[in-house]
Amino acid sequence: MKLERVELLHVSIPLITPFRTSFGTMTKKDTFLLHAVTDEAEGWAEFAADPQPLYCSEFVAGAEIVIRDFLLPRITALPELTTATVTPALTSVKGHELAKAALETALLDAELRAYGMPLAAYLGSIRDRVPAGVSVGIKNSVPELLDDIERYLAEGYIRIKLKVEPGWDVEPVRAVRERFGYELPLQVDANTAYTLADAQHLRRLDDFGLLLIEEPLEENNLRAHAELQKLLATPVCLDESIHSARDAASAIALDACRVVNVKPARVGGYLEARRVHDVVTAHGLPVWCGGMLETGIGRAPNLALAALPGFTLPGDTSASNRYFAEDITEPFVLQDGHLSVPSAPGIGVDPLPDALAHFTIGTRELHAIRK
Ligand code: SMG
Ligand code: MG
Repeated sequence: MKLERVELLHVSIPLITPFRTSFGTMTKKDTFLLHAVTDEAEGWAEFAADPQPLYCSEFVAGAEIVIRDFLLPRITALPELTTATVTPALTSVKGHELAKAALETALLDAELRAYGMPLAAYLGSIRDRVPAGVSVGIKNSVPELLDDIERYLAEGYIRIKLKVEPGWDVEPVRAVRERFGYELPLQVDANTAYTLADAQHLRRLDDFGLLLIEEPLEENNLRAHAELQKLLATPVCLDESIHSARDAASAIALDACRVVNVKPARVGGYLEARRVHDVVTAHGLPVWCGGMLETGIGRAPNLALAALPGFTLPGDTSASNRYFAEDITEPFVLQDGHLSVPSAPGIGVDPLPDALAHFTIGTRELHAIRK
């Protein structure tokens, strides 16, 4: 495969409702797509992080520079361009997993399209649909939260995740249990909002039969998560702290988590995400697929991954209309609480030209070979 050009499309898509977490409120999905054109096929990918480095250290403007100045030059120097050669060529650049994931995924998409192979088949996925959970942001009041959850359950979502922070944790969880019962699969995500000093408070969540508590403490602090896990009956799940399969192995060895949220972008792409799945599954622990409020371009490959056998818990892979009135691709629609895994080659979806034109606020040519 020969790389002819890589185009960056900066897109901005309004969210149907603001999404509030312990670190801020999102009102739009503002990121970029990568469009890789090779002599054999074209590929697409979405950068998963936000304009500000609040969920993780990477951010939209920084990732553009990293890809343009440090990652792409290493790819274009390769004598043979395949996904197998791309990933090792990027390892000398430290960190920047989300930027690497965007580039690797665009090239993997092109390569798989050239082979006519769907990403799900390439990864070894075994299902043609995956159960959908929904991540519910922090609300102004408990009644507002309960109304939202009622609507999501009526739509068919089969697992609810509540975003929590100090001051919005035990009471909303109790209210959800009282209203919807203990059978509802329920979990919480703190996005690093607590410290070990909150352990006794977090223990109160043990009364509510949660599936897991996600990233309660600061990012990368495996020791503190292990200390917390000793005090909690609720399984700790790590998200922000897991950047690789090696991190997952360390976290499990330390008993810093008993569940792992796999976000392909956070671990550098789908190949490493598959390895995270393999390591965690080999330890007999469950994994599930996280989300970054992706457009259809990012959602499609996540669904392919979530169809691997070890993904035994529902993910945050919700339908397109949970986020957007209009998506950049054909929307993913909830059917009986599930989303279909794309079956066309590569990531299996393309941007719709009109929607892409409508939501694109800038384009940059990152690399073009003059012929
Ligand atoms: O894609 O539905 C989604 C969002 C799921 O809660 C979600 N993601 O920490 O897991 C997480 C967050 C990160 C994004 S918050 C802006
Ligand atoms: Mg999370």
